[in-house]
Amino acid sequence: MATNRTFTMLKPDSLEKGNTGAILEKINAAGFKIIALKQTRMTTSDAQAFYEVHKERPFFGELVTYMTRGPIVAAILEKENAVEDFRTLIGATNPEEAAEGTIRRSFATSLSENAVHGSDSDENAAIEGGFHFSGRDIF
Ligand code: 3AN
Repeated sequence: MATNRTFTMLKPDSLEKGNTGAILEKINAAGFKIIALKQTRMTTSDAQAFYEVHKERPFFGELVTYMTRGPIVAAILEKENAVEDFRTLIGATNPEEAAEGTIRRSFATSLSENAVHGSDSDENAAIEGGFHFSGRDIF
């Protein structure tokens, strides 16, 4: 059964370009409630652990370098059907394939620097949210 929470990160390229406010506004406008929020920076070991599932992929090193090169904004979002609806809102992994009006279409640079993360399952949303937040940070 679908839960009502997902996890997102605004990635370093979004913060470098000053897009934090604009992206959070789109998230709000789409009906997601922000129940946890922080600006933080991942260490290399954080990023390696977070993206463990991709460790055999050829882009893993590039992904870890990108995700650690500057601060990110991490958030837990609440909405009915959150995981699926948020994946729709952000659009395809490759911004060139992302639908018009999606966050990646509007703000991403490339396949590797694609502005935002969105959990791909309820199980991963819980794991990823727990990676960045403790229960007392969630309201
Ligand atoms: P998504 O973020 O849409 O779930 P994943 O989980 O397949 O996509 O990939 C995680 C991250 O790895 C992407 N957000 C992107 O930054 C990076 N990535 C994915 N595929 C590639 C690729 N072919 N080349 C470079 N980076 C990639």
